[in-house]
Amino acid sequence: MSRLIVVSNRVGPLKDSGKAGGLAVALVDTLRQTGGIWFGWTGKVSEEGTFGLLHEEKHRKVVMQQIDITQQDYDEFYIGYANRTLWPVLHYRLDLAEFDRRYEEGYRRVNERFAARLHPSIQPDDTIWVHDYHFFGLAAQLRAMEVENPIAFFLHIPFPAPEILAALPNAESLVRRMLAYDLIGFQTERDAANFRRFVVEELQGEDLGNDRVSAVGREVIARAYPIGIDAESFAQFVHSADARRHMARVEKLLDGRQQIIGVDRIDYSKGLPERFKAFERLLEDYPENRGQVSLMQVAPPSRSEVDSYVDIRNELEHLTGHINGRFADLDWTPIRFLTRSFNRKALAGVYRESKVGLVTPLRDGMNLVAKEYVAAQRPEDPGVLVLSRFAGAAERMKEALIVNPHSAEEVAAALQTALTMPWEERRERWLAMYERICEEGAHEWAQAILSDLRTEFAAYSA
Ligand code: GDG
Repeated sequence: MSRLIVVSNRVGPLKDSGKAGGLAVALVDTLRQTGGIWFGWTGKVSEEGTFGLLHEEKHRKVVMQQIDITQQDYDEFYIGYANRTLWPVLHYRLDLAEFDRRYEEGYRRVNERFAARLHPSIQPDDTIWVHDYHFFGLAAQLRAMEVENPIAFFLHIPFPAPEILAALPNAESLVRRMLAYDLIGFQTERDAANFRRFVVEELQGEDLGNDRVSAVGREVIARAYPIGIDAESFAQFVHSADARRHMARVEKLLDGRQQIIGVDRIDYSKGLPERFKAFERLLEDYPENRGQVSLMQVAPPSRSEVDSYVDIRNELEHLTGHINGRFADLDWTPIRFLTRSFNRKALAGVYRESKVGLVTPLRDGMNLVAKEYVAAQRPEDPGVLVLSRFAGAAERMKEALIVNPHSAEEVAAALQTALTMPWEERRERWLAMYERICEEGAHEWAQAILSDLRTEFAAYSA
């Protein structure tokens, strides 16, 4: 098997410290099988930036290579184009998107510099796999440097309908550059179909069937590869000391009452204000839950340099105060809003002690929290997942209670159904989802993409 090079904005960790997310573990395992390089940004800013030192760390057959970026790159490429322009547009939020030519130029510049720094490490037989919206243009830059290796891309976030993406200045040029990849993976069938439709409608391309499109003299596969988690390992977390300690604390806190759990980075795509309002609606419409059911929202802050992220946090603090002020009692607080992070084992314990998992993004590529919640349940007494129809996860988790997150009434009614669901139904729904997430794990996901890329490339170069 040929050596693998993975490129993503942030890298590693190479050693499983227990803190690594499922994605990092799956990628390191895949890299270990073939040997290879994981290339990305250090997360640091320096004056030399992409021209500076290549930081290298080796662990077994895997080399981690990272470079800095400059302050200007950070402002224009990372905070600017990636997080102020692409993230909102790809999550259907044109109202929050900022279009600035300097951001776009910064994005091109950093993609070009990353390609130039990676180029000397590429050997003729390597397979290259690039991740996410920071690097739409990387393959095009590598092709310009005469790299002919097979290159795959995976988009972790949604690919919107062409009607939305067309609002992005120079969207055609961005998608045209994406055609330099050989295979483009998406979270859902819908995202892949949106991409193919963009190529046909906006680039006058051709739909060749079997998930293939062609345009501007290139042919690519654009196919859905829904990302998974290592469900068995996550399920094992609940037996760890950390999980057990947290379970005991939650159990003591609840004292026989029930808890709904939400876990999300603070991000406007996650539908958090709508979620808090739906919980308020539950207390209004089904008053028997007052004093009996609480919402715990774990919400690590992210991207606080971007105004819309500060705004959403302020709004959530305000809503928490309002709802708690309205309904709290001496011995019961309706919402616990924790703007901090927990390690993954502790999270597993908190999921397990929660009767309902509430995952209500307005748009989400996949949403791994939905899968982790299911993995952490007690087989003999599982909780219920309430899941937004706009999370990619909803495409393959039909046994959840699927809701429209914009409708407070609908979410409140689903919460009430979840809280009162009979054991047989809970167990049946949970088992169907658990078996599927075990089959469709993180390793299977990585293998499917790489094996399609290699098969395709072998056929193409034969
Ligand atoms: C993007 C896409 C797609 C959460 N709180 C803590 C913590 N987490 C972990 C969760 C989960 C991960 O972070 C979040 O993953 P999500 O999938 O829910 O969302 P994004 O961060 O937006 O990820 C998404 C994903 O990429 C993968 O392709 O599913 O759609 O937006 O694993 O458990 N981890 C720790 N402490 C916390 O407090 N350690």
